[in-house]
Amino acid sequence: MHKLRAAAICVTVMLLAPAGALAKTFTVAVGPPGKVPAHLDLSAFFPSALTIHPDDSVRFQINGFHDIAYLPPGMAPPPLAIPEPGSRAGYIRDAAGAPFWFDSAPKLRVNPIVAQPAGTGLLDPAAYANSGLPSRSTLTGSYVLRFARPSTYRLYCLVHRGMTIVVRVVPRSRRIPAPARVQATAQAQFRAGLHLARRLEAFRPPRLTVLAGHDAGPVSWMRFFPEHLRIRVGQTVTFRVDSMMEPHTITFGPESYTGAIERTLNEPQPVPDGPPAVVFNPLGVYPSEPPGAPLIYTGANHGNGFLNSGMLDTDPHTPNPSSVRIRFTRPGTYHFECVIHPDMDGTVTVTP
Ligand SMILES: [Cu+2]
Repeated sequence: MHKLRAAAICVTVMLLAPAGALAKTFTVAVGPPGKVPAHLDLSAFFPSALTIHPDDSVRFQINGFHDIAYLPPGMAPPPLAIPEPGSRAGYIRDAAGAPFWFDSAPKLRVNPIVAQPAGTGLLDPAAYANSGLPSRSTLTGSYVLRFARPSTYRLYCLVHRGMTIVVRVVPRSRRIPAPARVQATAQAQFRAGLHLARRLEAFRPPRLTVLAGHDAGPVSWMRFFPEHLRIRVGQTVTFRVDSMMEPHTITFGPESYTGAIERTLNEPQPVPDGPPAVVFNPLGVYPSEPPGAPLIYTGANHGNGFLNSGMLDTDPHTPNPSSVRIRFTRPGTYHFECVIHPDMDGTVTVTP
């Protein structure tokens, strides 16, 4: 009896030991693997391609508002923001006491399929897996995924369209770069991203145009180009989002008012029998004026100078426009900001 059990243990150890001894862990940065200048983000996996052996693991080090998801064949990337069924944005009054047009529109929330973790930590090619989103306060986290079967796997960040990594799992008989070599590749990719960012930052937009971001590849500038614009009274300015990955808003109004919207942009709200729902502040994500209405800025809109484009992006899968045109009819210097990204601010000075 004892002999039998000992033999069984011995066989088990022999089956597991070789894989266990050889299995390696590779580190991938999700977001920049080092310090970046103010107002810059690099939305990419570093490295963006990786070759590993069966039973190797990848440790994803999250740095920013990212997740890591595997979509089984046939599954489309789920959207980040979805309407909350049966909800109403409702009963928000502006500074003059009037309701906003979106009173009866549904609240928008962060899609729980994107926000919540899914899967076991061992990649199943037939099943959805997700790290879940990092906490909004730290924006860091780590996620370890083990790959058992040789194949080519593409993983996505569901927040940033186009942000993907390809993991090739090849048989043990094939040689692959060691983890240290992979880190060197990641750093080279990082330096190339910083270099591209510097080139993009030198950009000057056309007349009477403000770009929110000026982006390419993994580079996302979280600033306006230009940050300060001077125009004549009666002129119209085009505010345009240039990013493939980042939505922005153009939000005019006193900083105390727009800052409060930014701080409460996505707030967890309790849900009975479930994790909290992350609901977007309608004042931030909806345009302040009904869709299609001309935007005319007087400095006194809605009683306190509030005028919001709502979410602007270039994603064809969202209903959001990518630009707005605003006509300025009164002299003054007006502050605006993006309520999604901290410290993304600008001014328009209107001269007589
Ligand atoms: Cu922004």
